[in-house]
Amino acid sequence: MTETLAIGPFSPPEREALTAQFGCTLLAGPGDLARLSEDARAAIRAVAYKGHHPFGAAQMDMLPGLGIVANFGVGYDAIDVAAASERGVKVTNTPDVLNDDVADIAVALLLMTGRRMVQASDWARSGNWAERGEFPLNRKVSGGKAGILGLGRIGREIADRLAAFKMDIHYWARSEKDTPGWTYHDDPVALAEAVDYLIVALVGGPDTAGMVSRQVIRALGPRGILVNISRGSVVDEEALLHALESGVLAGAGLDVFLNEPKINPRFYALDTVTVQPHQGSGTVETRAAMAKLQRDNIAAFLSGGPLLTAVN
Ligand code: 8YV
Repeated sequence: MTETLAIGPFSPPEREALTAQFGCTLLAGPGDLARLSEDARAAIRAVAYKGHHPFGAAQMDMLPGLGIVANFGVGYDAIDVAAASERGVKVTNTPDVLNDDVADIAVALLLMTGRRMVQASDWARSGNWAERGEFPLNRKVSGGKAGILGLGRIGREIADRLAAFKMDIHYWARSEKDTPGWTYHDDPVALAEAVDYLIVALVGGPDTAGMVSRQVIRALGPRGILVNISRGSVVDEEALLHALESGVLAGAGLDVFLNEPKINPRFYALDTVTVQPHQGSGTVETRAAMAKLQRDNIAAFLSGGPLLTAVN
């Protein structure tokens, strides 16, 4: 009986690799666990997990022999790590291999929103350029003040890129880092007040829920642009929508939302918002590296070796 279970929306190459290496059983989501027989569930030692549906105590208790949940993604907020630790279950994630792609998308969202690139593209495609003339002037992004909320591995990659855009770098993190020339703020509101652009690179989960609050958004102000590549949960989305609709905030570039993929349709009505379908890590190269790291963690666990990227 198979000892590895793959749960989630894995792509065909990801599924093939998992099946070839572990002969695993595939489930579309955690809701399908109940479809397995009790014997099949009892045989499972490892879960390869992908997606953003919660995987917590109830699911773990359906798999009494479970030893590891290997997550496909650096963010593991879908997995109840405390429940896993209580049951002696290890959790792993896929850090670092996606830093470049996610940072690239953050910078692109900033430029697309500040320079109104989607609207400019429509201007050319629609014939307006030929019929009505030049696209209206927009705003200079290079040389501005950028605030990074969360200076972890991805936040640093974003800051390094924006420094190359001659930006003045400010940041908030739980503790001050050794970053000569960058300005530390011990409060997200103070950070937002100091900058024109706020780029959110926090980890998701209960500790950061709503950290981009109404106050933070107000402090960023009517010239401010918010970029979020982390999790929708870190932003007070209702406050963000209200600020965008009323001009309290200039714009937003968003790769992540509450209730993905069914995002609030009010975002689509806003000309000042650039929307991406949570594709920060979505390149062939990076997804292959994430998938390999997930499999390597499972292989290490099954052979009794040290885990590569353990979370607990
Ligand atoms: C997802 C992500 O893992 O790494 C993360 O935390 O959000 C993404 O890379 C990916 O969309 C698969 O669910």
